[in-house]
Amino acid sequence: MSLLLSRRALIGSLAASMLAGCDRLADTADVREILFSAENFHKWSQRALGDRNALAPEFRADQLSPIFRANGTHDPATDEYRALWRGGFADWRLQVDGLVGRPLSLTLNQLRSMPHRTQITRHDCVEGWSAIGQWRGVPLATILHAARLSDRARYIVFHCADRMTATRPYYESIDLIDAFHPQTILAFALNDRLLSVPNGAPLRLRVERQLGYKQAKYLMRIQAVESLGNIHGGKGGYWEDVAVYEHYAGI
Ligand SMILES: Nc1nc2c(c(=O)[nH]1)N[C@H]1C(S)=C(S)[C@@H](COP(=O)(O)O)O[C@H]1N2
Ligand SMILES: [Mo]
Repeated sequence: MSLLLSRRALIGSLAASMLAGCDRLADTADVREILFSAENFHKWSQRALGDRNALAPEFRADQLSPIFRANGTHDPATDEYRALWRGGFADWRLQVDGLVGRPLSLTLNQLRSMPHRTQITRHDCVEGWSAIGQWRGVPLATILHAARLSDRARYIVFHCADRMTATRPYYESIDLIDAFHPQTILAFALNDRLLSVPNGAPLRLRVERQLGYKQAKYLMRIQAVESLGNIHGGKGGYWEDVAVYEHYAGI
């Protein structure tokens, strides 16, 4: 939380210096009031930094849902996925590529030996159900640092093993605020057990400030991009492309 407080303090002083600069540049009171009023700047900065960086609520172990139901794909069932599953995912690799200085190809064991985060959070599906589960995984930030994310990158795209139709795989994407959020992890365990196939084995995204459909299961590849326009339907995710779901699905 101290990070948040110091960021707020920083934004406060930025606002003050912008207001001072504004006095010199545009002296009319109405311009100053409309564009740079301390109140509006405060609202804007809260929205841009404060709200987006706030933590999602975490719960106690006695609040866990007895079962964490599966939704969407319960088994990708492609020949490729079936072969990976039969081999205990020993041959599975997470590709990390796109706008990175050092593309990575990570095994499940490599991911499991990296520093973890464990969090008990509530999953909210737009279809009207929720479940509380304990997730364990590697912070996405750790992976992006290891891959030397380019400063041109604006979004992280998650490519999944399952196909929704013959031509459309499941995929999702998030911006860099969510990508570097401390609760954004690549999870390999749910409720102290390795992920089951229905819940996204061997690896899924948990981006806890977002709705259920952003929590991409069956991860195969992470791609850093400048724009989402050239990725599949161009709206940042399977559901965003085919339906009216928002790209930013904050809760
Ligand atoms: N690859 C993939 N990820 C997915 C989906 C899917 O069908 N395929 N469904 C999404 C939806 S709508 C929800 S609510 C959650 C469900 O996660 P669960 O099956 O672990 O409950 O996964 C999300 N991620
Ligand atoms: Mo969902």
